[in-house]
Amino acid sequence: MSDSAHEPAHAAISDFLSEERRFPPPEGFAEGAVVSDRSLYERAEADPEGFWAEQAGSLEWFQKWHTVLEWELPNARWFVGGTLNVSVNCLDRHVAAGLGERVAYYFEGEPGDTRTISYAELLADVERFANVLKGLGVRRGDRVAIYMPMIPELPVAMLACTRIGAAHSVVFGGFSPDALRDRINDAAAKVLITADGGWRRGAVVALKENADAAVAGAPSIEHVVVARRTGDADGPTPMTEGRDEWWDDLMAGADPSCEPEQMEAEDLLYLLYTSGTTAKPKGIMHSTGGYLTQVAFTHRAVFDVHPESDVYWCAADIGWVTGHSYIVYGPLANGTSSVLYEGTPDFPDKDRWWDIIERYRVSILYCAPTAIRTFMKWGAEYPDGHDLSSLRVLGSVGEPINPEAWTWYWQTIGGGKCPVVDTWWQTETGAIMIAPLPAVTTCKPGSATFALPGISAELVDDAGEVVERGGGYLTLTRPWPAMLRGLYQDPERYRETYWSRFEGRYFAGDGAKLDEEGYLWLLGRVDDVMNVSGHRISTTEVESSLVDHPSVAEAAVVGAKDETTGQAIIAFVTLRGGQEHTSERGEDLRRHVAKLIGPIARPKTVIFTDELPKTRSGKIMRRLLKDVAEGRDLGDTTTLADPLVVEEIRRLSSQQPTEE
Ligand code: 7RM
Repeated sequence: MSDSAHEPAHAAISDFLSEERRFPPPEGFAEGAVVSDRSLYERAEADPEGFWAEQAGSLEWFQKWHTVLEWELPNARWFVGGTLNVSVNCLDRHVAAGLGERVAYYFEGEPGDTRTISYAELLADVERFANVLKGLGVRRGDRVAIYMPMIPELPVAMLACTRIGAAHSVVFGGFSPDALRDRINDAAAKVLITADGGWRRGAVVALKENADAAVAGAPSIEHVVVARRTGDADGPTPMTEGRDEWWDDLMAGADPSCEPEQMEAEDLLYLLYTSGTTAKPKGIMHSTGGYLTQVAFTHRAVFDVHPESDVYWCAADIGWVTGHSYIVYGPLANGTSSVLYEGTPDFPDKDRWWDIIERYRVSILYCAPTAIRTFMKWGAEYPDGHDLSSLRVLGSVGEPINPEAWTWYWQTIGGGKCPVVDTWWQTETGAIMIAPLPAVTTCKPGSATFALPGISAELVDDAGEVVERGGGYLTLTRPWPAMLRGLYQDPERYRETYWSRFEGRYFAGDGAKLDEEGYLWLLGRVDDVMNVSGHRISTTEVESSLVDHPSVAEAAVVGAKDETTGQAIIAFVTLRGGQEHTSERGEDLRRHVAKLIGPIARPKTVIFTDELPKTRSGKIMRRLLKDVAEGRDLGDTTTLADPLVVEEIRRLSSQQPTEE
């Protein structure tokens, strides 16, 4: 990625910054903050291993480690010789410290049912369910598959696995039977934990039927445990005699206490499958001691968590890594009270989120830019009328957040008084890597700012030379405690995918840019970079300049094959409520991009659509839009949240005159 490639886009960001849009931590915010001290960066830089050892020291260990790090690229071993148990760190030690009555989860079901679960209750459930698993033949080192809706039984199942030293593999409840089957088979899981169904926009998702279809092709499964959620709302649940058991029946007969296994720091904690460039999903392996150390530290530091008073809500799904690290392990390790919400933001009404924040007095909100842009699209009616004054810190994750959405989040949701932390990380990194510290870092809207203490990120060019200013490939130069330990049963693919492109470096697959002051700006996956007449233009920056226009709620940009320019920029745009899809509007938007970035970035075509195709975790599927723009058959659409959206876009784009 050459510097000149980014010149036009770079100018856009400088323009933006020249408006002096900088956001220092609000006055008085640092008072009593968990991390209020810049010296953390310096201490960590001077002695990264010492820094991480200090963080590991805030966990409870049966046996202390003798070596902080053994590093033989690409294999890291952290806290070697140390033994611990994750459920003990997330539960027992808080109860032992007298915090058993503290709320672990405020559960809010989609239909409006609620349950409050204290740390003592969560521990009791986890111990019982750990015994259930043992009774079903699960042993230390085995794998357990979990396919559940966002109900309290899901973290219970995960924590019960950690108690007995089994690795879990959570498969997102929106995945198909085939996707579930492939993941079970890759891990050779012994037991599958699921539910009769899940609620989604008032309808039942037939989880058990999907599970049955998957298990029909998954010979390793000996037992299926079924939690009750939707009951007979959707007809009776099929149960296979001798294989399937109801959660409640097993719990009723289980021993209430379960000794925790003393696990090695490097033992496998869980597998989480993520799609790569090939059809076969990658089984990302996470460890026990290093992973828990970094998720606990980052959760505390990045969100400035005060567990005794905060109500924290990460609105992701536990089926993704964000939920693993920042709904389950990080918050529980820190003794935090969290909201656990089963449903979507628009059910039964478009103010569901703001209602939840108001009722639970949520003080920390962590969500994805796609949610924020959706709210912007819904317009000024929401969140009007709700008291959001309890909010203190706002987080963003999953995609680059454009400056417009950042500013709207800061102003409209945070009332201009909450630091916004944009957090860059990956399933593979396990924990947040690049983010501001809310009591310390002056933010620039749209920038994830700097690598966290203990983390070293650098940009490099095509030749692997370090880039000090401008665009490059994002790499990590040192091992970190929560890093993936490999791809399940595929060490070669692990080395090849992450550690071979640039010598001695982990290559994240993202492009980024460093501005004059050393702030990092994420530009999306490098495969999202367009090439128009030899100019490399980032989809993110064109999208960002489109969303900068007051009429635009959300935009997705792709480079489609073009005979003259190599690629042509096609923009799919969702307008804010009340705006009309006219060709003048399209012209206006093309002009706006040309003004902000330069004529080279002017979209050839603007296609208006009410929705964009997104994965179920909220990432825009640009590949599908590219297929549409190039008139190709759509490839794999299994991860789409709503397949009808692409059909609609296909219809719209076939009607669209191409503007020259
Ligand atoms: C946590 C998560 C990882 C990919 C990553 C990026 C993109 C995530 C940000 C971001 C810009 C961010 N894990 N990404 N966070 N891009 N700014 N703050 O999303 O494995 O599902 O995805 O997501 O491209 O490589 S993930």
